[in-house]
Amino acid sequence: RFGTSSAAEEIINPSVQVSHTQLLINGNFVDSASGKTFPTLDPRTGEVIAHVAEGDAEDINRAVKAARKAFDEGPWPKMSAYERSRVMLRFADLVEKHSEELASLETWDNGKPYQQSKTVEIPMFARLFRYYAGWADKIHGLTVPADGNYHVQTLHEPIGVAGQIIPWNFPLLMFAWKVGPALACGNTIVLKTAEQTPLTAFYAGKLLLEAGLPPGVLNIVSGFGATAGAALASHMDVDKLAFTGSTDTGKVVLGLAANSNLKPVTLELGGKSPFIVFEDADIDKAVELAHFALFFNQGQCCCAGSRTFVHENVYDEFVEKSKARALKRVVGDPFRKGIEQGPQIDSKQFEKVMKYIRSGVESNATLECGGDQIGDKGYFIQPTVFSNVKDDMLIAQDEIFGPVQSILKFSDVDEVIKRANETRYGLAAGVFTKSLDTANRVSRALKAGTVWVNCFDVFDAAIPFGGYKMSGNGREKGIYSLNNYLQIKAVVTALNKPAW
Ligand code: TXE
Repeated sequence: RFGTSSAAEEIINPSVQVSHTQLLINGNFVDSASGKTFPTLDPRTGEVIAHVAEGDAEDINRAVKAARKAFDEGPWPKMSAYERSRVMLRFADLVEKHSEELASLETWDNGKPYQQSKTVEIPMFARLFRYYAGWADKIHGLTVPADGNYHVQTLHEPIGVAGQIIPWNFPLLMFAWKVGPALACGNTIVLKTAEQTPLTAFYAGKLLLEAGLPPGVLNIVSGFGATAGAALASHMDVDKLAFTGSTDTGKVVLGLAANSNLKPVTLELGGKSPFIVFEDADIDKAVELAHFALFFNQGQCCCAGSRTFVHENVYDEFVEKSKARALKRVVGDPFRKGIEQGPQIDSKQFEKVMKYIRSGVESNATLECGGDQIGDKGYFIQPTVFSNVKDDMLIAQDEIFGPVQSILKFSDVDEVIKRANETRYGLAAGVFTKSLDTANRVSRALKAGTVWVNCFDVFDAAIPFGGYKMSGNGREKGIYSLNNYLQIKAVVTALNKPAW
């Protein structure tokens, strides 16, 4: 029996209407060229929330044309950086004003707990836009001390039309990670949302227009990957592509970009992040954070701590406590108060997670708790814990993307470093120890884009995020993300006479 709480009985009952279901092209909400729509579903029930315009290659063409015109003719890239930053700041204020509607739509479309949407993700969304608004008027080049009689400067120019393809696990935050820096640098954008979660991006697009974003600067196309997504990745007039999603699709879009106009591509892909608990760690805290690292957002995080390595001397205690914590996890309707876990996003992801649970059982990992669907409606899965997991089991190698914790045993530091790095991924890692030496040694040895020491999932707007190996390339958030959206031009001017 999984956790319940009396507070979880209380329904938050936010009222929100789906007001925007059409594509946003050139400042107008319009039907798709084909007139086709597709349903977006409520993960609690599998029922239709709304029918949304189904964009395809022709709509991507229309959107790219609008973005091109807005880039070439302005005003956005030519506007003062201060004015651009003010539009973004006004947008962040509007997001806060409409936080209930945005949070409700996000939960309805995605299934994540409403309290998480409202108190974590919407504030973070606004924060990211304020952070990048702050950069808009601080992007500048260098004067370069080159040999010879030349004045050399670098100009940091916007790259042009940015194509952005985002997934469904954090629809608004992925929007902010991509749209925020691209706007700050003066680019125009065509954003392709995930087919599972198209709703909040449209709402945010409407608020950006209200904040004063000129038409054509941000165009939003809802639709499927193989049609709209592929058309965007292979478009000859798109100057840059940013993608977040699976490693397999990342390879596809990289190929499409290479085979069209060689647009630069940043990729944020899957992960199988180690969470390493040393013998000297505060075990209760490590149990709680390992639980959070895996189960947060229904386990649907690219950086989920999905291989929990625990030192042999504290292993049994850790497993016992992790099981007890998972059994207490409150699962249910994400619109209820006190709910920690909602449904998985859709039937495809649900089936994928269940397949991995079966694989864990078949490969003789010990199923400590969970393993089943909850109820018979929607996509709820019991918080599941496996112990005695071995490195060569599928559940220790593949990205499950669901509420399934795998606990592995280790004996010493060198061994765990080696095993933690023996994966095709390299997105994130957690290290739990009281020893500064161990923390420093292990964080330097791990091949991962982020190492959290005695914490996990700390996502400040200023902290860069991205992967080693097949977890992708490039960094998002922080100052590093600006580079993805800038062209560097060297201007070399001959001087008549040496200055001195
Ligand atoms: O991903 P896809 P899916 C992982 C996670 C999950 C698995 C599959 O393991 O179980 O991927 O999820 C668009 N050209 N992650 O199928 O296909 C698609 O429309 C261009 C990790 O949802 O990668 C959507 O907008 N675009 C991840 C986006 O790519 C294409 C988050 C992601 O979809 C396309 C999500 C194509 N040919 C899933 N095919 C993370 N890194 O956080 C699809 N798309």
